[in-house]
Amino acid sequence: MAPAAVSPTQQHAQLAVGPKKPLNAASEIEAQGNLTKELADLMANWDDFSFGPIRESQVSRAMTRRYFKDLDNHAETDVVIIGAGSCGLSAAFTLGTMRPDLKITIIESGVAPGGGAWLGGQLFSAMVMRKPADAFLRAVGVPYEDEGDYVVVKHAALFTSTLLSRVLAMDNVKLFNATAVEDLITRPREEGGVRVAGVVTNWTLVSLNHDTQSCMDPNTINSALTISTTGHDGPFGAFSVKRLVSMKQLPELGGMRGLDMQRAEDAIVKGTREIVPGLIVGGMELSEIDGANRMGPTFGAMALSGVRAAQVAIEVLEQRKKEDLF
Ligand code: 48N
Repeated sequence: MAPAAVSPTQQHAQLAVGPKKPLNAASEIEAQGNLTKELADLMANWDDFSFGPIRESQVSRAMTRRYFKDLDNHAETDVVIIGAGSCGLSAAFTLGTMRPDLKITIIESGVAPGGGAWLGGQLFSAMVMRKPADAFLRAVGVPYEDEGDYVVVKHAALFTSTLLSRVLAMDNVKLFNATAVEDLITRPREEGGVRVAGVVTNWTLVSLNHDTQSCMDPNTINSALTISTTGHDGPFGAFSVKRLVSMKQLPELGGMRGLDMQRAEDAIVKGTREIVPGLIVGGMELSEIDGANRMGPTFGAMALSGVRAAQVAIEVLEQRKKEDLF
C-alpha cells in the first residue's frame, strides 16, 4: 500500500516534534547565537533555573527610596526641561554633554517620553532629517541613509530610543515622566514683568482631573533656568507660552502657520531663544508664539533647536549673576 501522502504542513509538524534532541551544550548555544556565556548557560539549564529570593517590600523600597531621593535632590535644580520630545531630548543631550556639572531635570507629562518622534509622518516609520541635522545624528550615534540634501533614519523610534538611552544614561540628568508642569514659578523683576524661577508639577493624571476633584495641590521645582519644549499639540501643547500670555507676560500667541518645510525649520532653529528672563523656548512650541510655519514630517529643526536651546542656556547661565537666577 502506497505510503499515505504527507502534506508539507504535517511534514513540518513531524520535524517539530521529532526525537527529543538533548539541548545543545551551553558552548554550542553560545557559538550558534553569539550570545554571552551567561545566557548560553541559562538556555542549557532551564531545569535548574530559579530566580533569587525576594520579598515584595524589597521591591517597593527599591523604587520608593530612589524616587523620593531623586525628588528631594531635584527640588532645587540648575535647568528644568519641560517636555521630552525630540527637541527637549536633544537639548538635554547637548546640555548634559557640554555641562556635566549642571543638574538637569526633565519633566514629561507622558508615561512614554519621546513626544511626536516615535513615528515619521502619518504614522509611517521612517524619519527624515534635512542636513546639516545629520551632524546631530552622528553625535548621538544614530545610523541613517544618506539621500544627498537629507538623511533618513529607517525608523523614527531608532532615533528617539537611541537619544533617550543616551540622555537617561547621563549621571546629571533625571527624567520625571508621567509628571506634568501645570504652572510656572515666577519672581517680580525690578524693571517690571517677571522672570521664571522654576516649575509647578503634578502627576499628569491629577493635572488632567482637576475638574473632577477640588484642590489637588501641586509640587514645585526651583530652577535657575527653564527650557520649554512642549510642542504644538496634545493636552498640554505649547504650555509655557500659553501660560505666559494668560499671565500677561507675552502680548498674544502668534499661532502656528501653515506647512512650509523650507521656511519652518530655519525659523524654529534661529528663533530658539529666551523669551522671558529665565525661560527658553524651542521646538514646535515656538511656532505657537512666533506664528512660525509648521514643517510637517521632517525633524532636523527639532534636533538643532534643542542644540540651540542648550547653547542659549549655557550663555545665560554664564552671563547672569547667580542672584538673578534664584
Ligand atoms: O514632540 P513634541 O510634541 O514637541 P517637539 O517640539 O519636541 O517636537 C515637535 C515634533 O514632534 C513635531 O511636531 C513635528 C516636527 N511636526 C511638525 C508639524 O508640522 O506637525 O514633544 C513635546 C513633549 C511631549 O512629550 C509632551 O507630552 C510634553 O512635551 N509636554 C509636557 N510635559 C510636561 N508638562 C507639560 N506641561 C507638557 N506639555 C507638553
